[in-house]
Amino acid sequence: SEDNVKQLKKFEKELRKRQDTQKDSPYFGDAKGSNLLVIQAESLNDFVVNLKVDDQEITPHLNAFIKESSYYPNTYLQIGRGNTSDAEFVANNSLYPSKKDGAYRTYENGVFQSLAQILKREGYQTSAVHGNVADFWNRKNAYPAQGYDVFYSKEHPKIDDSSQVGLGISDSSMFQQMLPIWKEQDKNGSFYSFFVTLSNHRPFELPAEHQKLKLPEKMNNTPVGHYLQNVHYADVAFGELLDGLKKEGLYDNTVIAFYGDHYGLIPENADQLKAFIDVDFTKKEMFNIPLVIHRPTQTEGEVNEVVASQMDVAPTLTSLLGIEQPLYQLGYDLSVKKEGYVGFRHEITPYSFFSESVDFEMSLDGVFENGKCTDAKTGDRVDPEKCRPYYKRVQKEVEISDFLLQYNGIEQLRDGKL
Ligand code: GP9
Repeated sequence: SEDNVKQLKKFEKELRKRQDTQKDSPYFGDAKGSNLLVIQAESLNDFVVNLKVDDQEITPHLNAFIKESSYYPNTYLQIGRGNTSDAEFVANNSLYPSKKDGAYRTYENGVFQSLAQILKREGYQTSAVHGNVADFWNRKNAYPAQGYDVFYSKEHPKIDDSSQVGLGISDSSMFQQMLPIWKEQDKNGSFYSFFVTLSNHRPFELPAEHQKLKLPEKMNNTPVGHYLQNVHYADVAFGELLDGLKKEGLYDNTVIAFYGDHYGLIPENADQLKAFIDVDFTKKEMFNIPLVIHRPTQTEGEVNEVVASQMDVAPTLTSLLGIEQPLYQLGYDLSVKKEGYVGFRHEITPYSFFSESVDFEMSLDGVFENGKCTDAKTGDRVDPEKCRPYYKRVQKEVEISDFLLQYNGIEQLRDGKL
């Protein structure tokens, strides 16, 4: 409607500010021309990072990778009903997911400004990798518009699907199969590959031979025990990948981004998480995922505490590659994001958010004043007015994201029709 278009134009000023902040980034263009490998880690929560149980690190390889990368410990998921597929969509497009159903189902076709589309224009070879059937979450139909030239699924002729663990081909096998493909692509220019892991999937019950942690007796055959074993198994595969990239000479010319797609355990496991590993599994902890980005020039680790979102992944990465953020991406380049926040597009409690200072949960009646505004550090109830500015911004963002997606706004903007 005309109203929507007006809103969109009004918001352009705010979006331009986001674009402009990129230019202050000390890392803008730092990795120009490098390959990009993005690994979306299935069911990975942040609380496992640097966690030790009986002196064993749960994620030793991720922990080591963090020591030579930028780590964003306050990153939160933004999925809707499309779980894994929404995380993919949000991180690659820097827009909110759809209100109902998965983003790949609702927005299968159309014009997108996804990472793969942007990088294709820069001459990159693009691919997506996922060790299950190609039409899971409607990926097969949605990926072409997302810009992936090739989709290495279980059905791709180059992929050997004999090593199955849990929901699909083991991460370890997929990583090893992709290394020679990436090596070949590297010879022909730069590549962007988006890899969706799978081995750490609910119900997390790995075959005994893959359970390598020696956990205390009480954790055996419990959801928490299973989860830790499975996270550890997936971490070993990630370690093998890093070794492989180093051996193939790809580690030094590839930006590597790694983040969790969504929570693994669920609220009913909260008591056990507290009792076994002293984790308070609040909603905030449940939504907290790790995000780690490694630049080829980077030798030292850096921890950036800014409140980050999955929507920030794309602009942060294009910035490193020296590519200006498209106007209609709603995230921020994290190296310059200030007053961090993450907005949610829940169907039932939309416009809720976490921020540096206050958190907000929309009430079920959808009335702002009835929502819960709390201090971000203490969790104590505070005056809702403290939440209003962020709330308004998130509301605007969600409306604009919906409008762009529902009316193929990016195509219209491109064609000068708006
Ligand atoms: C299945 C995989 C997991 O294709 O992506 O999806 P999830 O069940 O986590 O949404």
